[in-house]
Amino acid sequence: MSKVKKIVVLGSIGSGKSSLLKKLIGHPFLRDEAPTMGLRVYSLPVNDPAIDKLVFWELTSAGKLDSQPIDYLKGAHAAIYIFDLSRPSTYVDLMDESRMLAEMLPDIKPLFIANKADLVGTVQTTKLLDQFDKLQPIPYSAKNDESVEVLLNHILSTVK
Ligand SMILES: Nc1nc2c(ncn2[C@@H]2O[C@H](COP(=O)(O)OP(=O)(O)O)[C@@H](O)[C@H]2O)c(=O)[nH]1
Ligand SMILES: [Mg+2]
Repeated sequence: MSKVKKIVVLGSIGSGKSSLLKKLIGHPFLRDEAPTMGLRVYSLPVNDPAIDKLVFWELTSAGKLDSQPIDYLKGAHAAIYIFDLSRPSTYVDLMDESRMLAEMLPDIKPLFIANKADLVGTVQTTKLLDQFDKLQPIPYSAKNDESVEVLLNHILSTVK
């Protein structure tokens, strides 16, 4: 089996996909990250007996799943769905999106990341995430969280 794993990264524009991925590959956070159009691929070598490299595919032109070219999802070993806790429009359809994702990628358990936790605070974050407890979203801040270790471990556990 290939030791290179493809991970598709989904979520509304501006939810922090690029910021989070850059952080994962070791780039500093930029306040005014320019939106990217098209496909952007990030590569992260990992130290794991079963995996040599994670290749993240960020499709940046649109956010919602129904507007994604289906080919983009082909061959994915994992999927990450990122939403922005400070913008309800990025998570109002989350349950529908998760159902659609399950149909498109039936063998994959997606990882949901609730980004920009720094903008809403812990109490509000907990309250918001309670409504999505089935999806077990992980609160995160690409801006403030120093460590990517926890996130990376979550990602690795969904890839295997
Ligand atoms: N406060 C805050 N801003 C963030 C965070 N993550 C991303 N941003 C900002 O949100 C904007 C959109 O981020 P970007 O990574 O381009 O989103 P993408 O369109 O999903 O790739 C940029 O101005 C980022 O600097 C975060 O955790 N906290
Ligand atoms: Mg982006």
